[in-house]
Amino acid sequence: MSNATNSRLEQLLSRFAAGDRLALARLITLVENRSADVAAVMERLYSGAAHAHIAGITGPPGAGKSTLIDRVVAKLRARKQQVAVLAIDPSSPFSGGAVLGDRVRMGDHYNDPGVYIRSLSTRGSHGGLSRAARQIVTLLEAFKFDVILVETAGVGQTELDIMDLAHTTVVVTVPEGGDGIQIMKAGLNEIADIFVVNKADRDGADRVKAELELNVYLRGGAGWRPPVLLTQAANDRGVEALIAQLDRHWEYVRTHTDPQAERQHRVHEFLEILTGQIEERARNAFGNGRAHELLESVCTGRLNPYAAARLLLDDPAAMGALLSKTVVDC
Ligand SMILES: Nc1nc2c(ncn2[C@@H]2O[C@H](COP(=O)(O)OP(=O)(O)OP(=O)(O)O)[C@@H](O)[C@H]2O)c(=O)[nH]1
Ligand SMILES: [Mg+2]
Repeated sequence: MSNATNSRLEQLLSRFAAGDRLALARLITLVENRSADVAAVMERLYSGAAHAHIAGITGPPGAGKSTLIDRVVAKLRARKQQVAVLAIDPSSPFSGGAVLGDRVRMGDHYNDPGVYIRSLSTRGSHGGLSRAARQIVTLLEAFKFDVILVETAGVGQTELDIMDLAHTTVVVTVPEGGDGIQIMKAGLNEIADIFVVNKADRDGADRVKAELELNVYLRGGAGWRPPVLLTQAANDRGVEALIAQLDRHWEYVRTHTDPQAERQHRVHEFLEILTGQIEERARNAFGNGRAHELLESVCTGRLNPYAAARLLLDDPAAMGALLSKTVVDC
């Protein structure tokens, strides 16, 4: 890192520490752009003892997650809590684009200094999305928000990965369209701490609620039992009960620490950070040397990628060069 970059970053970090939202936004942009400075920023701001309650809100597109979050935010603000919302991939062509759609739905909160709303687009992010989400949440924690709400739409592996960063996972479904079954197929029921059947003004809400309750019952086991709530986000109904369960689960998480699970979590986090940084460095270092040769051999089909990876991993000098922090010109 050059001296100029260094001092720019220092300035940004001190503005961030002083509570400057523009600095927060700039740091989030660094994460989105996968800047080479991200690791240094994270190292400075990471705190194992962050105090924010991170709640993930997931479920099929259009279930009413944003509307529900909007209502939840209003109630948390009434309690004077500082709230951040990170909406991931609302970039689907159906919702007409993240920022616009969510700006309309969460319009009231955009001018509230106690609320920060940010969208993270999945476009072009490939597998890096859950990493980026984790880093942005770290930034939001360091910025001292009390509650961080992370919204993802969909029922795939990415949603499962992202929800892994939340203390509390809320799975939102709706009465129609066999959504309850879709959720179980996707395995979302296994990560749910709270189920919400939204659009309860429509027919069939009680049936979906009963299905989900049966699922929770059949799973049995000790510990936390996910409650199933009926809400009508659009009519602001059932939201107080959701807040009460969010509070109850957060209390549960803080009072039921499991050293083994905590250890596993830290191992997982460390490996994710380490492999992420190895990948970043490797990408930057493929410009020359042995790594470059091997890459070319893979590209021309002379070596298969497994053979090339083995040759590289077994060559300490080449690995050293690959992982060294000094980035060579590509
Ligand atoms: N009937 C009814 N409609 C609702 C309710 N809650 C939300 N909606 C409507 O459902 C539509 C989708 O709501 P959103 O909040 O954008 O849903 P979402 O799950 O965030 O959607 P994506 O982010 O695109 O996945 C909107 O037109 C809402 O007004 C409800 O309780 N009842
Ligand atoms: Mg939404």
